[in-house]
Amino acid sequence: MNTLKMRRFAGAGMLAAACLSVAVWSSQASASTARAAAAAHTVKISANPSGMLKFTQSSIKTTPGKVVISFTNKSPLPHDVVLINSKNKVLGKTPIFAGGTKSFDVTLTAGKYTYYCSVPGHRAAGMQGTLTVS
Ligand SMILES: [Cu+2]
Repeated sequence: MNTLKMRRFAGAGMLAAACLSVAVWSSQASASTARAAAAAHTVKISANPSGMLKFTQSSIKTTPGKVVISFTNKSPLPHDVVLINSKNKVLGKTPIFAGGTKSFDVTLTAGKYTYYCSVPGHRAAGMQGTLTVS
C-alpha cells in the first residue's frame, strides 16, 4: 500500500466515523423529544360537586415526568389541591377557589404522593387522595 492509498483509507474511515456519530446524536435527540412529548400529561382532580368534603378520585396513577395537576371545583364550597411528597414537602398547589379549573405543573419521579385540600377541616374530613407515579 503506498502513502496515497493509506491517506484515502484513513479519510474514508474518518468520514464513516463522522456519519456514525451524527446518526447516534440524532437518534438520541429524537428519543428525548419523544420522551418529553410523552411526559406532558395531565392528572385531573375534581371536588365532589355536591359539596361533600372529598375529591371525586381517592387514588390516581400516572407516569414519571412533567405532570399538569388540573383541579376542577364545581362544589359550592371553596377548595384547593395541595400536592406533597412522602416527606410532607409541598410540591405545588392551586389557590383556594370555587368554580372553574386551576392547575399547576410539577415534575414527578416514581413514588407515592398525597393530594389534599388545605381549607381548615377538609383534609381531616377525608378530602385527600393518593397519587402513585410508576
Ligand atoms: Cu376543601
